[in-house]
Amino acid sequence: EDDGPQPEKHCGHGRGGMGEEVSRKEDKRFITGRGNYVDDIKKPGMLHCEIVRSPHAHARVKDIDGSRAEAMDDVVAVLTAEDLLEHDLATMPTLMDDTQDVLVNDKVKFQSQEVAAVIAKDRYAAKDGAERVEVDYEVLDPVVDAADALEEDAPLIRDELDDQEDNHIFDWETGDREATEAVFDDAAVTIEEDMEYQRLHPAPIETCGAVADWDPGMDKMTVHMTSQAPHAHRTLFSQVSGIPEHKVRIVSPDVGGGFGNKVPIYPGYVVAAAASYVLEEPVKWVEERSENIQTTGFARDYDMTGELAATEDGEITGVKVDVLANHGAYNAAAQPSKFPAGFFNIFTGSYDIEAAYGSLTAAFTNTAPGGVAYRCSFRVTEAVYLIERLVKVLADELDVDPAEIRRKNFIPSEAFPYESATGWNYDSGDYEKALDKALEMADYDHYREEQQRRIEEDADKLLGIGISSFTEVVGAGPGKQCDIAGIEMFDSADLRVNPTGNAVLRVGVQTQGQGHETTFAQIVAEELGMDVDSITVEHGDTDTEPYGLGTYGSRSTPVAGAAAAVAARKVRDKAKSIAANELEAAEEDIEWDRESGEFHVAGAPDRSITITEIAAGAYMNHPDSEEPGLEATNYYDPPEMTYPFGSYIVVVEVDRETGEVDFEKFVAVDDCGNRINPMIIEGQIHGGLAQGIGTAMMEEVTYDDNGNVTGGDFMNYLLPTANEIPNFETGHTVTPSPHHPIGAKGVGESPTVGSPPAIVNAVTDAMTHAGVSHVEMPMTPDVVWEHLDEVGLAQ
Ligand code: PCD
Repeated sequence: EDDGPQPEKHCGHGRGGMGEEVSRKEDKRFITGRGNYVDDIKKPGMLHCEIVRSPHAHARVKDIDGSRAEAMDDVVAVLTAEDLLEHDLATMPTLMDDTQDVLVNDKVKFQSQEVAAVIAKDRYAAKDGAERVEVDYEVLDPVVDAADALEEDAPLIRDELDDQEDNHIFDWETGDREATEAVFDDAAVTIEEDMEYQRLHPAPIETCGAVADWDPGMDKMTVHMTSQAPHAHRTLFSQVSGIPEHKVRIVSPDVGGGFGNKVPIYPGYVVAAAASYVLEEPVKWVEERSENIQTTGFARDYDMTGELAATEDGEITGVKVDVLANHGAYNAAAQPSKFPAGFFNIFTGSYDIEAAYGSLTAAFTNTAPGGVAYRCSFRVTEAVYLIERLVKVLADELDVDPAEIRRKNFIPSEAFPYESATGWNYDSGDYEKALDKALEMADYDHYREEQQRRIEEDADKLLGIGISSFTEVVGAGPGKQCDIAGIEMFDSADLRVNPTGNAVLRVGVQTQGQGHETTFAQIVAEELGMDVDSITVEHGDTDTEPYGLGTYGSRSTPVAGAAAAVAARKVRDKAKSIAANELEAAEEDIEWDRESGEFHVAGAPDRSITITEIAAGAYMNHPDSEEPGLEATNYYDPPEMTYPFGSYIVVVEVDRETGEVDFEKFVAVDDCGNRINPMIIEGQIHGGLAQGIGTAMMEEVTYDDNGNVTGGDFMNYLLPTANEIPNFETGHTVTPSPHHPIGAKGVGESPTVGSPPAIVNAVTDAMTHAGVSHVEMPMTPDVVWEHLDEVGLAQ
């Protein structure tokens, strides 16, 4: 009866519904210093936890002596694996069903791993105590590189596992090998490129932490923690501790950035909870920066070899990829259970490719565990990088314009819904439109001419133009495909309208900064004709919110956003019956008008009633046919993922003397279907592009041969600042998702996913004429200069 809003049609009816640039409700508390982050939480009698970490990457723990720490006045306890064993808490399951030590029992497997914990009356005493814990290590040879780890003589990292004879974790494959080989055999042209997606860290400004509070009077454990998935974490906490789920309360208060880092459970959370249980006092644990980078979930670390097969005139017929994945010391990647390589198999990208095949091997190394989805729907970032780099290499090989080769191979807009060679069902897209818009915004032809002119004039600064026309897959996900630890990846919303006409919406997801308290209220405002200011969005508390799977993989809009719209429509349906009662008309004759937000009698627009009047009726004069009250709940199992896309164009200047790269122009055209809040979307794009620049130009977690983390703090892990960020020019097209109730797709991750290949394509493009086909990330000046030097362009 109602297909929901159509593209851009409902902007600006003035109540803060779809498409309006409503100011962020949460910003009042953030910019006035009234946010409530985990480290702001203080409880009477609260103790502090500091973790003793291993300086070695691979070592047997022979003895731990905590007596000097315990003798200190303000130190309350020193905990080791032995203490945790007593309560059956010495190990915890990872999201990929591996078993990780909470505190090291026997052997350290990566530098800075958790060995013991000191609980003290204040943070300083805890830190002093930790320095006095003496650990006797027998140092073993480490292996940090995935290829080395798979050599026959490599040290065995997981010797506690009975069936583990080497460092191999799993093999995975996708697509049709034979069909792909056949296409490659027949191909007129093939290209191949090795490329590494270096190890990154999400590095949110707020590190991870928890305040655990065991209440022996209520037999209840309350944990305030930096969690992107409070309900899933409650279920896991309950399973690990044996405390029944209804006696565990997880609260995720304000979160200072998550970016996938706060999806897994880390030992620190469990230690804080165990300490609170044993000591019967609240216990706070908050990481320092280097602890966060060195021990919590890293991202990427894929070593890829990609190949394309094509006809002479550039029609891509096949894609092949082989990956070596470094998973660190435990298999603690954050992926849906059935996808060990996440959504990497979407590597056919935006192109209509006949045959595809991918294989991957994952290895343990003596490095921190991870493989989290850092601003990325699982492994889609690696997949997009692969295909967008390969397309550029093919364009150069055939000497055709990279924009033209994309246009030639795009899945045509009339082919949607489209099934890819690796089995993904794309909902909608118009790739050419987005590319054309980006080309125009970027003044592409002008820069191509300018590039040529500089080559001819042997200019000091070369110009490079890079394109990325990416497709994302977000909104995990349909229960039949996606689960985490067995729980289907639906999400939920619960909407209650009060007698005075305002409402509370409770959702299963929460915000880590991206503005749900505003945008989810906009969805309800749109669907009920209420004013956005009269809707409060609550999230992040498992005692009050309906069950949901959490915020990551740009899933909130596609899944919980859909649940909010459906819950609001259920309320609207009931509202009709109340309206009929109030207006003394038959229910079938009641119509809802999206523009005015009012209900009226068909053919008599004057006989109308607002949702506020209906709310009063629901509590004060409810019809006999209905229960009193006005509320609805929806658990939404999405029928499919959504597929946002875009085209980014980057123009860089490369200095032949220093290897420095300057951004001349940075254009980002995104399509996320119907847009809830264009201002928030623009902010999302800016933030994600900044992270893409960090990825392409600066960031990497590095290790030396002894397993020391050499890129484990902000002196060495370089985040971009305002200095490194150019002016972004953003644009959009609107191709609604046909299956989403409000036609929206996710958008938060698109810029981080789409921009690194555009940037690398641009820098490479500046040197293509001299024969450079690839530059590895991060493209620091020395890396770029080496390439310039190799092909005789350096000055
Ligand atoms: N939107 C709109 N419209 C549309 C879409 C969307 O408006 N169409 C908006 C919403 O509402 C939100 C945003 O936008 O607010 C986003 O969304 P999405 O895409 O759906 O997503 P979500 O789920 O919500 O979120 C998540 C994301 C992610 S994932 C990440 S990384 C990042 C992003 O988000 N993170 C962050 N963003 C952000 N921001 C901030 N501030 N902070 C943070 O932390 Mo992962 O997986 O986790 O890695």
